[in-house]
Parts: sequence; structure tokens; C-alpha cells
Amino acid sequence: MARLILLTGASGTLGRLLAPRLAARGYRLRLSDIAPFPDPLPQGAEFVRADLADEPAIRALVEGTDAIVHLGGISVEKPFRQVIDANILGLTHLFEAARHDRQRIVFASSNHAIGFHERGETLDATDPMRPDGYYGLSKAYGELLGSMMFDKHGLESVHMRIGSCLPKPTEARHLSTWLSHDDLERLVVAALEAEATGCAIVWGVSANTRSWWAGDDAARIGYAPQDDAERFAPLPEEGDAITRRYQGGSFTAIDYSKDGAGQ
Ligand code: NAI
Ligand code: 15L
Repeated sequence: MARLILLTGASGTLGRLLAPRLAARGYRLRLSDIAPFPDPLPQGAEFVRADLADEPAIRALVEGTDAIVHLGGISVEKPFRQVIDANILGLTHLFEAARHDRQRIVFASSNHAIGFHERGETLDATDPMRPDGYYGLSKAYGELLGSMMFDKHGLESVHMRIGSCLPKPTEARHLSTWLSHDDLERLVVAALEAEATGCAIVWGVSANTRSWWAGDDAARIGYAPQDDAERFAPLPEEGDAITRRYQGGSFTAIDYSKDGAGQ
């Protein structure tokens, strides 16, 4: 019998992209989101509407599944109360629900967990996180939660620090941060299929010539990206001086009020 994968955030941009691709690979899918699934259900898929903030609902959602791809939640910078409900509470409910049967969680973390590193730096996944807002902070929490859950309970997780997952790059920053749709699929499948992952951190990027990111667990889980944003170069720079200075781009400039801005 094919494995049953819970895909949260199924009604969002990346969920709608991945659902038919995972179904085509033979996985059975339990799709879930707070919003209805707008497309025809892929072969062998069911849809369960649930709010990540609703703990009993998330426990029921996880029951009987073999692994989880967690894309659900707030996906941009928002006031912290909104971020807390979906991303902090929601993620904790999910990990707690998976503790008993130890379903591996493949978590959509984000480059905004490290967004305040400058663009000139090349980072290892072990470099200090420098979240660029409450959204990035919630992703940093997710990665630390995964670490604690593995050390304390043996619950495995793969944290995909996704850059910019788009059909194609549209601005200069994306030449470093782009994750092609095909590479996203490769990464998720590698994370699901790897024999053992422990708590792994993998940059969610294509093999970009101008990448800022190295030193992660990609090889260990068998992720080998195939695309490179370089074929779209050159692309225009976007935004103000703060946006252009930091890896997190425009998210770093939101509500930025440091004295001597940019120092
Ligand atoms: P999206 O915003 O299109 O999809 C997120 C989905 O989560 C939405 O369908 C929304 O209804 C659902 N959701 C929000 N609050 C919820 C709640 N309380 N309960 C249940 N469902 C809830 O985001 P997108 O672009 O598809 O991204 C998917 C994931 O990947 C997100 O976690 C995002 O943070 C992460 N990511 C995406 C990147 C990208 O380039 N698209 C880059 C880095 C990370
Ligand atoms: C993210 O984390 C967001 O979910 C996505 O909408 C993009 O803004 C992306 O980062 C990015 O940094 O390009």
C-alpha cells in the first residue's frame, strides 16, 4: 500500500503545485488547509479542512498518516498575533500530534529565518539565525522545535529553508534565492524518501551560480538540485538600500527603524 502523506497548506501556491505532482508519484494524499482546495482533487487524495490553531483537529488530521509535508500557515510578514496562531501554535500542535507515531515532518522553513545576514556573506546552515521579522522568527522557532523533538523524542524532521520558489526569477536577488518548481519537488521527495534524516536543515534553493548558501544536509538526504537561475541574468535590482543590503530582501525593510538606518 502506498504511503499516506499529509500535505498542509494544500490550497496555497506551493500546495497546489505539489499535490498533483506527489499524487503522480504514487503517494496517497491527505490534503488540508483552512481554505477550500480550489482544484479538482488529485487521484487518491482526500481533503480535510482544518485550522492549525485547533489542536484536536490537528491531532485527528495527523492520525493514520505516514509522513507530513507542512506548508500551512502565514507565509509573509504579518502582525505577531496572526503569526503566533498559525505558525507557532499550529506548528507545535503538529509536532505534538506526530510524536506518538513519529511521522517525519518536512517543514517549509524560510530564508527569512536568516534574512538579516548581508548579501556578501556565504552562509552554512549552522551559522546563527538572524530572523528578519515575526514571520522569520516563527520559522526559526520551527527549526528549533524540530531539533528539540529529535533530541528528546526521536521525531525526525527536514527543514527546507526555502528561498524564492517561483516559476522563474524576476529580480536580481532571485539569482541567488531561486528554487525552481522542479527542484522543490525533488527536495520534498528526497526528504520523504531518505532512509534516516534526524533533524536536517537543507537550503531550499536550486543550484544557483550566485547562491549565498552552502554547508547543509542536502547530500545527506539525497537532494541534488538541477536548475540554475543564472540563465535568466541579468535581472533588475529591486527596492531601497535596506532591501538591497540583506539576504531577506524586502522583508528586512518592513517596519525597519534602526537608528542610522542601514548601519
Ligand atoms: P501560501 O500563503 O500561498 O499558502 C499557505 C497556506 O496556508 C494557505 O493556503 C493558507 O490558507 C494556509 N493557512 C494559513 N493559515 C492557516 C491556518 N491557521 N490553518 C490552516 N491553514 C492555514 O504560501 P506558499 O507560497 O504556498 O508557501 C508555502 C509554505 O512555504 C509556507 O509555509 C511559506 O512560509 C513557505 N515558504 C514559501 C516560499 C515561497 O517562495 N513561496 C519561500 C519560503 C518559505
Ligand atoms: C518567503 O518566505 C515567502 O513565503 C515568499 O512569499 C517569498 O517572499 C520568499 O520568502 C522570498 O524571500 O522571496
